Order: sequence, then C-alpha cells, then structure tokens
Amino acid sequence: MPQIETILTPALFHLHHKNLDEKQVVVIDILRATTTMVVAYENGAKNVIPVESLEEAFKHKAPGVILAGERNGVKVDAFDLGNSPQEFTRDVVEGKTIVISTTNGTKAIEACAGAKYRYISSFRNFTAMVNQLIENNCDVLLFCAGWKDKFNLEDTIFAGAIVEKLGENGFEINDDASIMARSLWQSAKSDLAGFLANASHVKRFKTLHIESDLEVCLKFDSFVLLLAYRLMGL
Ligand code: 3SL
Repeated sequence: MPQIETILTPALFHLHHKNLDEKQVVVIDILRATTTMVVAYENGAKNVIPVESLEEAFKHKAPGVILAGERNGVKVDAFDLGNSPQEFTRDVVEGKTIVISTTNGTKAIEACAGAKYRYISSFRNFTAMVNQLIENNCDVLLFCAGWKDKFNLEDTIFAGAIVEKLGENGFEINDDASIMARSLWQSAKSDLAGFLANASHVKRFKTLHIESDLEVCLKFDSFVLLLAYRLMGL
C-alpha cells in the first residue's frame, strides 16, 4: 500500500529527500501562493510558472508575460501583480503566462523538482487533487511551505484533509506529523476561519490589510482541474 508522510516545514524537507523520484509531492501554501496559482488557472491563465528568486522572474520579462509575486506579503515593486488571488481576475490573466515568485511557496515548489509527480494544491482544487493521488497509487509527500521554515496552521490543516481522505482510501499513514495534521483538520473543519483566527499569517493579513483574501483561500472545491507540474513539465 502507498504511504503518506507530511513535511511540516521546509526545514524538514531534507529528511524526506530519499527516493523522491518515486514519490508524488503536493506543495501546500494555502495563504496564499498555491491558492493564487489555482485561481489564476480558474480564471483562464495559459500557464503559471513558479520561480524561486526575483532575478529568475525578471529573466522571463517579455510582452504578454505577467510578473507576479511578493516578499513578506508585499507586492514586488517592479512586478505587474502581487500575490493576492483577488488580483488574478479573468480580464487580467485569461490566456496569459504568469511568472510568480513568493516568499515560501515557490521556493518549496522548486525544492521538490526531482519528484516523480509534483503538484500544487489548495482547498479550491481539493477533490481533484485527492482523486489524482489515489489514481497515481504511489507514496505521497505532503509538503507544507510554512513561513520562513516555521510551521503554520493553515498548511498543516490542509495536509490533514488530504491525509484523512487518502487514509479512507487505503493509503498507509506512516508518520506522526500526518496523524497530527489529520487531528488538526478534524478539529478545524467545521469552522476553518474561526480555527485560524489567531494563526500567525492571518494576523499578518490584518497588518497588511489583506484580510479579504482569507475567504478566497478557504473556499472548498471551486475548481475541478488538477494542477500538475510533472517532472518534465515545468
Ligand atoms: O510565502 C508565500 O509564498 C506567500 O504565499 C506568502 S503571502 O501570503 O503572499 O504573504
């Protein structure tokens, strides 16, 4: 039976690097990078290219390419868009290529470039993600992007939602991090926003006056397409 493990922060990623090319990795940055990328696709973006550094993003600058991203939650000055999913409306992104660089999310995506399958996920494409993981039928790593190598609640809760579903479908839960993530999810799921009210990034949202992004990021299954970055596919 395939096994599931949860990486609670990027600082722990090196412990899971072995046999990465046999695993499917789901990168999770609920607030907000992976949610924003999902929203871009929901609204018709042709392609979303996550890159770790701002320098790398600038190299993609070309007519018709949208540069997007943030550092510490604040839009990068010279970029077209920040990292708020609400900026990625259909009239802005439809048919466009978006190159995005964020503080934690895109870094995590690059870190697991050697995976057999590499996915980004969010509450918005939850069921499509779970179905694909079941179909692939190989070991799963749930990679929480966290905040600057620190644990965060929102990514862990989402990992727990996936653990719950995969556990119900015969996947073996192989570590305490996954068990904890599932317990957190089960405590949180009836009132996600309430559970996250004191989370560090939600507090940061208040300071940055971006609280309205929270509802967008916690919306469940608004999008049926899976977003896959396969080994060869970026
Ligand atoms: O760190 C990231 O990748 C971002 O999602 C953080 S923020 O929500 O844009 O501050």
